[in-house]
Amino acid sequence: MIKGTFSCIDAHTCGNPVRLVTSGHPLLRGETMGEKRLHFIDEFDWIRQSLMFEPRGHDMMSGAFLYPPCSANADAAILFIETSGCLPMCGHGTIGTITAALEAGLLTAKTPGRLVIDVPAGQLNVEYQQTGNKVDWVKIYNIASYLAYKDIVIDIPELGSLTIDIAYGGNFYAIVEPQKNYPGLDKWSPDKILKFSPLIREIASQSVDCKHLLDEKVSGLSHVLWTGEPQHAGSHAANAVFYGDKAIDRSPCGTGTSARMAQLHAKGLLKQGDTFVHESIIGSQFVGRIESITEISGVTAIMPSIQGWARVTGHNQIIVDDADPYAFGFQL
Ligand code: PYC
Repeated sequence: MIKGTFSCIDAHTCGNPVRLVTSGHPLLRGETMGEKRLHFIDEFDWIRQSLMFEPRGHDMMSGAFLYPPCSANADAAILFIETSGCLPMCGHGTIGTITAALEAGLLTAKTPGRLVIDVPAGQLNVEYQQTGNKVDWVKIYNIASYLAYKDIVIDIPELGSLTIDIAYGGNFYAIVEPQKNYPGLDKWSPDKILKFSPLIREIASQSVDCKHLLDEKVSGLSHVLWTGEPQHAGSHAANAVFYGDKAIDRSPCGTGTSARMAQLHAKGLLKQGDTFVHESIIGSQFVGRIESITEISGVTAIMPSIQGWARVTGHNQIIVDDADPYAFGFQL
């Protein structure tokens, strides 16, 4: 029996995939995208698994559904899906979703060049530039981002001791900077990122409790961000973000860049108004900026923006037929 048919626009943001699902949306309960996300996770996770996992997706697959806005001032709402679950916020996912939706005529801004988008982590102001039908770039004004823990020492089997910081930029990130047992990204292979990141996430999670300062339902250390020297003109720093079980972000990672700017701000290395060009493992770049400074629950936080671009790669109609033994996907 056919369980679902989903029309999708496939795109990538600076190299990382975004599958925008344009039909087959489940009806979700809740007043906010946070509540709708929980309903989706409870009842409709099979859709995410079918569309993200092999054989219809792959380790890096990431996507989104566009929903009507939850707030009176918003133009639309986004629910993020990816191999690891439903992220509260995804920067590359937002840039890809806005680009694909505008180009397909699925989204119309009340004020051209500006959008307000509800996401599970809160609300985003967005700016974009469109030339003809093509969206040149999208800039997201992300939610408040902050350094949650600093100088956590963990012992990683076969690697040794590492000192890491943990910052929030829409998701919680363990940030690993060059040090005795980590020479930096240019001297570190993707295999090592895939081998050590799950251990860092697991061991760091035993030492600290990552809960959002205002909403304890937003919790858990989910991502590991490895830093390094930039390799490309114009970049201030390089990074590789590990997520899910086996994914390394091909984009510079929007929530990761926000978390990294919050960490650098807390350490006095970036200030309000500074621009921070962050490059990914494939050399693609996001332009980050510290727009303003705020405080949440007595903790200094930054209000970051992230600018990047996306390109549509194809249109796809995906069928989920439960007669297929791999209808709901698999992961190795
Ligand atoms: O861009 O925020 C991001 C992101 C999260 C996971 C992969 N990309």
